[in-house]
Amino acid sequence: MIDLYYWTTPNGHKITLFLEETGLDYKIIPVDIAKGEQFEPSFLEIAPNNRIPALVDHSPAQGDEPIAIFESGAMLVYLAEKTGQFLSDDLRVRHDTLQWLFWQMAGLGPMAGQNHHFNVYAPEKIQYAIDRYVNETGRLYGVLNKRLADREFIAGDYSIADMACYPWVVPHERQGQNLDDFPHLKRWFDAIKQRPATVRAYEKAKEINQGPTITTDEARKILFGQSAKTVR
Ligand SMILES: N[C@@H](CCC(=O)N[C@@H](CS)C(=O)NCC(=O)O)C(=O)O
Repeated sequence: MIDLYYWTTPNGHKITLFLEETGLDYKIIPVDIAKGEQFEPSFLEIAPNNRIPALVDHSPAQGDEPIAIFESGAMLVYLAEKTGQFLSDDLRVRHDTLQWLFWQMAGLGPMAGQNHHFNVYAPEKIQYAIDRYVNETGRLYGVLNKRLADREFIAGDYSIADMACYPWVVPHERQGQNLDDFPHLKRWFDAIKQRPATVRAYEKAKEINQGPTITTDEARKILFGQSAKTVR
């Protein structure tokens, strides 16, 4: 049994996409980040960066002690190795998958995240910041679109690289992107959207939380008022 510490955000969805594909036995432990539940000491022990997602695997492949993992990219690699699925054993395909996974973790995720921040949440609309992140998100969409021009999925068969990228393309409208400008990306997006596991993963999210996460000043303070003092 895997405990998944989760909230209904793109990084959370990456892991439910994987778990729903494989049918691994898991339990969702909601961590409402708008209420500050990511600062609970028991959660910080598992995820010292006070961010979801995180997991605890109670029956790891080695040893009797449960294993805890945070960072969605590390979690996807862990789960792929545990199950032998969605990360090829072939050296070239494996590292192709990993480089695109790292690309998502270091590029698409953080840039689209800043895009959401300045485009949607920031109390002041700073045009320079909005343009910077909308343009950079567009550039990254362009890179992915080009990559998908001559292949069905990002690296070999459907993999953890696709699962990492897909949830960050779901909010394309709020990122100021039009999928019609990226036809190969759009074809890939529509194909993943229709996978039964994807449908189940997003249905699960609705059972936990239906509305947007950040709706109150209190939530904004919790999420956007963090500094070094927060971790002391
Ligand atoms: N690089 C991390 C990012 C995780 C992340 O930013 N999680 C957000 C939700 S998508 C969060 O938990 N935010 C809580 C907070 O900012 O306190 C990962 O991929 O796991």
